[in-house]
Amino acid sequence: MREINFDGIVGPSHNYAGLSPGNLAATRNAGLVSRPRAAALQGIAKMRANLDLGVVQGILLPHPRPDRGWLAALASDVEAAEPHLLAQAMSASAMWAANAATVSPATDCTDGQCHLTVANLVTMPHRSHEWPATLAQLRVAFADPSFVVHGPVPAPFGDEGAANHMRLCERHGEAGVEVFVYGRSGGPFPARQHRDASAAVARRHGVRHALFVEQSEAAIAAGAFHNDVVAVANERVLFAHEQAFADRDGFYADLRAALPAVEIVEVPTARVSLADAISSYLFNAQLVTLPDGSMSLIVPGEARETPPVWSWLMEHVAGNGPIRRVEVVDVRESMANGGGPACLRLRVVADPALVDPRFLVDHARLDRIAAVIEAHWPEEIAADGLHDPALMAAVEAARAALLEALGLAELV
Ligand code: SUG
Repeated sequence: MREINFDGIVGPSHNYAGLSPGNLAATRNAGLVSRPRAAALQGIAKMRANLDLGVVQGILLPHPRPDRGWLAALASDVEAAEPHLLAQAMSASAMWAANAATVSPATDCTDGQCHLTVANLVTMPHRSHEWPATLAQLRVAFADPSFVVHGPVPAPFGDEGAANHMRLCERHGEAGVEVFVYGRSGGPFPARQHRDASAAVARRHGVRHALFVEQSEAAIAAGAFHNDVVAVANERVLFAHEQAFADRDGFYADLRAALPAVEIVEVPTARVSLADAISSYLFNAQLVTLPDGSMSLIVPGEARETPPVWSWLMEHVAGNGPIRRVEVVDVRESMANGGGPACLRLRVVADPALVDPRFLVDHARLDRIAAVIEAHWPEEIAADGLHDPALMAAVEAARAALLEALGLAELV
């Protein structure tokens, strides 16, 4: 059993349409010119860095964009679509694979199988039509009978997948406690994960040990539209901001009771404000176990550029804390839409030999993907240029070329 990180490949329609209220980066950067090719290559570089750390790396693929079927269901032609609907149909938001599904490894589930539930993402229109194409991929990647792939929890119970789910255990491959974080209220912003959705996922997976924890209103109101913007867990370590949870003391006590070995690394507000934590994406980091058993934190460049954040990190690494190394990656194009290193990946603890190998990558396979990106991904997209038929055709051709190169043309 290994932890596999499946990164969403940044799609050729990556753009800044400002579609996610409550996601401050996305709304602030609405209208900017995006750089899909550079964005996708930043993602490839991140995967290469992870491979070099000894992480097992997988991929999830861009979805068909524009989503013609979805527009047709809204009785709209692509050519005549209203701008807000076209932007929703063109979004490359499937790149944020942490929102693809919730995953409960076999060791956590009563039936001894690994369960995945595709996220319905119903709170945001541009994300609500992702799940069919995600489900199609999950069914291919995890076709082995040791996996159970579930359809979405029904609307209106919003489910945002692994971005609101943490798993703590002594070692990957051992039984763990699964923490489902939901929101009740977010000040002016929507709480995207409903408690009923979390409970439904835990029940259908047969999770033996689940905790349901409310995200703090202050965190959502400050721009933490997902829990993974203010907390991340890996094996026995929970790394979180002091203001991440509504009832922090109650949650920590329950967690200590469930997993006495837990190490809670909390960053106090007095050292790093919620605002700095959210703009730097300190917690939207990949906390990974290296082959020698130690842990490394993979942070975006913005964390190094935020002095209180960087000085906290350097102090922690110099001290005796569980995070022994910090790696910095450049995912600026994704960050400008509120997606950091952790948003871009879905974690699955399983035997890699049981996953369809077309969804796993090494450097040679990444070379092949990068070549397709270099040849086909648009260099720039202006947010008001999404209506251009030539752009749509280029985006469709780019995805087709990638599927072909990966032997996954069956996904159409
Ligand atoms: O859902 N951004 C995504 C970012 C998702 C980040 N994921 C995690 N935290 N795990 C979102 O808000 C912006 C798209 C736009 O505005 O065009 C967007 O959808």
